[in-house]
Amino acid sequence: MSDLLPQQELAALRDQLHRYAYQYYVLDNPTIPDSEYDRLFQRLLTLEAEYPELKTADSPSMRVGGAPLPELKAVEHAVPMLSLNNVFSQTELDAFDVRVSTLLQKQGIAVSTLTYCVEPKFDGLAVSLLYQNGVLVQGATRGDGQRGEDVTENLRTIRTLPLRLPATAPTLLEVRGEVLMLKHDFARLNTEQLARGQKTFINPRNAAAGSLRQLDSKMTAQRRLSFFAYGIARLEGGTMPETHDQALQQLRQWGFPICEHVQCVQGAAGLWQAYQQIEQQRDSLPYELDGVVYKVNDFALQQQLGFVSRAPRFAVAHKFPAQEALTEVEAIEIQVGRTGALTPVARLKPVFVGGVTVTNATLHNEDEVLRKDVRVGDTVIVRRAGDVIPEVVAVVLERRPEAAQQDSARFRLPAVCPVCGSHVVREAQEAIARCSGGLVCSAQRKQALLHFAARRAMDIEGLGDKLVDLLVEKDWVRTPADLYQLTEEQLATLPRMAEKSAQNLCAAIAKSKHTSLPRFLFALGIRNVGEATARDLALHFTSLPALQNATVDELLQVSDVGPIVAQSVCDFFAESHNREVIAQLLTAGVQWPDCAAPELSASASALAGKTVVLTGTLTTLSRDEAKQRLLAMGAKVAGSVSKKTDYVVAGEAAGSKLDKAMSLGIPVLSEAEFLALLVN
Ligand code: D41
Repeated sequence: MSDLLPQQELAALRDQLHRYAYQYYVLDNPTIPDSEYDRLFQRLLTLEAEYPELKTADSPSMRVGGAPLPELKAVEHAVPMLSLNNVFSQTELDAFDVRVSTLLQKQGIAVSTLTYCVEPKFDGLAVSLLYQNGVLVQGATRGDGQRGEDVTENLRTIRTLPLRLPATAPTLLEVRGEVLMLKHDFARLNTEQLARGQKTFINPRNAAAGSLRQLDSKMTAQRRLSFFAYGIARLEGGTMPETHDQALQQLRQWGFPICEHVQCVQGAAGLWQAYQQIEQQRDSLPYELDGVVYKVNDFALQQQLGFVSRAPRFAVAHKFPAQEALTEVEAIEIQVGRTGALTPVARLKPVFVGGVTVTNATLHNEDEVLRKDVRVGDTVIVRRAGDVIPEVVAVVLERRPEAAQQDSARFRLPAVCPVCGSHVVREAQEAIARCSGGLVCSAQRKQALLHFAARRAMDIEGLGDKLVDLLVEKDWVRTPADLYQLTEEQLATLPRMAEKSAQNLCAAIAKSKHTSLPRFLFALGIRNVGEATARDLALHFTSLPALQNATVDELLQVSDVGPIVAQSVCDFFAESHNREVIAQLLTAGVQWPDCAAPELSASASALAGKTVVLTGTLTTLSRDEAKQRLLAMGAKVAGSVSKKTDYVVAGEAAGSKLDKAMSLGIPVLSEAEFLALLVN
């Protein structure tokens, strides 16, 4: 490039960098390595530093931000930025469709079923972008719809927002769209803010707003904002498309990011279906939505319909139930979990949020309460997104009542367990404080029993919350083993327990005696041992005595078992009390088929009694599943190939074990051949 004039080289660099950035950020499809992009970008910066007069408004170097501004200037919108009216129900949606159709009919336009465009409604900030001769010259916030703020410098830092358009674009183009922060960029920002000891943001919308209205665009550049275009406000020197969906297609061709979930539908029924579909996807989308927007697709019809005050008649927002609401903290209580973990929980004045009435919200742990400084009497923002446990996001400090303002009103974790009075301990480096009472603590006992009886553990049907409370309070049940000593007569004396229910419960308890080793291990409630780990341990050790006597080193041999889990398992079995309870359970008749011994039915199969080695990647089932199936058929599964190996199952990219099998002349099964043996 050295024989080019600086302005020619700069123009070429700008072209290349725009193209690559579009491929990378908008299409998610990079065509050159990052290092090459960085090299070109550095060259651009060097040249621009050398020839500042050659720097242009559309230079990709604008993405890093410029000098801070003294203030944000006001911008008059040539075309006002309208607001949207809302509907909140299917009835209101139907009314919108009827209103639109009737209005058009009155104007002599025959419409049977209207075509609408449905798009997600981003929970961000509306902005307007002005392009002259294909170059972004001004960007503004919505403000009051008539006047907004000039945030051009900040908008230029958004990677997906085009700084210049292809030569085919009109000479003047004003685009409307939404600036937002993706959920994962928001989470990352808050993690960083926390690490720097700076204030965290309440939600992605606030983070986006704070970032866009910065005076220092270098700050905005670090904040990873996103942009989606949803409309054209002005167009000169080109042809305006005829429908909204065509306009979006056109914008996409000019390089603007357009939401992929836009669809055209017919009539009110189509709108309702699209609404439900997008609402279902809501939690799995990378951005936050607060509803969907319905727009009459045909621009000519839009024009006919016009506006009422500041909102169009041709469009409406259908809001989702809010995921955040304000309410008051009536108390902060401490819940004691199965492992003694103390969780502060805010008892709230009932509030409808995320589609349900919420009365409690988790405060996670002591540090979280102190960081958010939640106090009894505070007005707080509660959030319930999807099926996630409701949480307190932040306190509205301005509304803190006087009584809560004293320093003494600050939350303090009790020094003793509120249930059993044992000392509370919090190990260094741990966020979680625990009750040291163990099974002396009735709260831990209750939780341990509920866990033991859970569907995926011992599966004792009918042993729920209330019953466990009673059994523990009456001191009939201290450990899971005591469950197997309960009698029908005894149970029938409990309040609200009919004879039949007592029978059913006894039967369910008796039935649970026949279980499997993985379920049993999971049911024990060993710290850090979930369902998957319990299964891995069972498959590896194949018997309870083998596992009980395993050392940390032996435990570390199990796939997916690390030092923390290994230590938890060791600690659990080292506790004499735990061994005692296990012995009692076995005496009571809890049993399972031996994992290592072949089932009678399987012994006839081709693999029974054979030693099999699995290698490479299997595609139809996981390595563990394959192993489990083999064990169930009475095969032994070994980790390495030797003369004693009967078969090697080779998945994709099998390596040295396959080589060794070949050299020893051991039969090798493909995945398909292996599957055939499994099903026969
Ligand atoms: O996603 C959005 N937040 C969104 C906002 C959208 N998809 N479409 C919109 N369309 C309009 C009209 C129909 C008036 C052009 C809007 C908005 N307006 C809007 N955003 C903020 C105020 C109005």
